[in-house]
Amino acid sequence: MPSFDPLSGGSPLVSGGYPPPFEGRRGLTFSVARPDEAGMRQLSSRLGRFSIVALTVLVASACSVGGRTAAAGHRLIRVNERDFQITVAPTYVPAGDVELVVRNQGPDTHELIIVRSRARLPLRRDGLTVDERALDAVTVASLDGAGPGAVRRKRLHRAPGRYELFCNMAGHFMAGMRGELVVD
Ligand SMILES: [Cu+2]
Repeated sequence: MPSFDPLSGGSPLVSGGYPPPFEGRRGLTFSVARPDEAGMRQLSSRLGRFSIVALTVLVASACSVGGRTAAAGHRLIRVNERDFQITVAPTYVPAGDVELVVRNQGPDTHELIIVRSRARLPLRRDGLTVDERALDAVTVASLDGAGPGAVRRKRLHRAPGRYELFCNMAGHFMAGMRGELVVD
């Protein structure tokens, strides 16, 4: 063991007084570390089980909410807008009546336009905004700009297909304000 530490060869202090306590400390470290590691493994597996249980509960409650909404005649789709993204939940719904709840989380004003999505939405000459006129035939809803904190509801009857939701305030679409909804 002394050869392990290059310093221990020359120094009388290290070779004389320190090696025994050093080994002792190493022994102590090992004997303490093992139960700790085992405890950590146990704890993390417990946490793992807990998060699986929590996830199951979340999924179960989300399903029951969806079930109640479907029973009421239309499905709720939550659309959250913020600088600069759009989140849609759920992103997949069966065909039929849906109600969009569009929440602007700010800090900017945002609008929402929903079109049957294409591979790529056409841009205006400015290169920053979507050419809405070119999308007239496939536009299913259009909500004007609303300020931060605004919550708007929109009922729609959706046919199967892929839909793209976007904000067309200058630059917002290009900055990432787009979302997708699949109706099957
Ligand atoms: Cu926007």
